[in-house]
Amino acid sequence: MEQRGRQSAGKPVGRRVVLGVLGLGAVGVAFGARIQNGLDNVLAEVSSKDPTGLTGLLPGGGGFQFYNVADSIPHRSDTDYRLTVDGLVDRPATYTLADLKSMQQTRLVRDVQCVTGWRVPNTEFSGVLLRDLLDMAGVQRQGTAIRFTCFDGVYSESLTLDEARRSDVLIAHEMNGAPVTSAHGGPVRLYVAPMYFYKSAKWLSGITVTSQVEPGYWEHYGYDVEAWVGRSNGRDDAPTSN
Ligand SMILES: Nc1nc2c(c(=O)[nH]1)N[C@H]1C(S)=C(S)[C@@H](COP(=O)(O)O)O[C@H]1N2
Ligand SMILES: [Mo]
Repeated sequence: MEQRGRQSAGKPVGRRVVLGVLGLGAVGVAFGARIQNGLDNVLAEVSSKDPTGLTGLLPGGGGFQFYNVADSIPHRSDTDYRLTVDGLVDRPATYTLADLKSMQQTRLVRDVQCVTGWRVPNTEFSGVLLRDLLDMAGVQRQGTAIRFTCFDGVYSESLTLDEARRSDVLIAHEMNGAPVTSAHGGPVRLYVAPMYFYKSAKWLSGITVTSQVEPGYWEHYGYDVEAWVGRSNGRDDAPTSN
């Protein structure tokens, strides 16, 4: 992908792609929920045809847009999925999806807010508190930040340790009462409720405790590392409903 100075976090590109998806939206309305099952495949196909590798699209329901900086949707089956916790910890660990599901679950209902302006009210995410995984790993004294990596091989994000330990930061495997779809970053994505949605890394595969914050993917293009909704990226308005 050609890299320009500052790009938009998930800027929709490609008129053909957008029109194609609008068409799909109409079909979705006509056929109701059934079409959702096939949606991931269609999205993957559209995404792989996007020459820029930067696809923005589609309300897959409820006004979500689909963002992926990689050139196709990466897939991991529920059984193949692994999440590693490593870095400055006493007990590095690898979790399966079943492991994560067997742990204490937390459910959050918040507004999803993308830095580009769109918002999806009352979105439910469920999963494990990141704090619990960090406690099990035993963060060492020098550990002050977290780096997140993804199995798309491209995206990354970060949080300070204090942010990571908040009670509204989840390792999520359910969204709106169903498994997180591939398009939305399944089987497991990060969900950082108080921050703009670019912090919520999809296709999460690695949690590494580090000694300092390493800016993530979009932050290299000028977006704030501290991405509080309403108080970052040039905004000073109060968060709307969180
Ligand atoms: N791995 C990965 N995670 C990502 C992104 C991405 O391109 N790749 N885009 C981010 C941005 S900019 C947004 S707004 C949300 C979009 O999530 P959605 O596709 O579920 O709507 O995911 C975030 N997490
Ligand atoms: Mo975004």
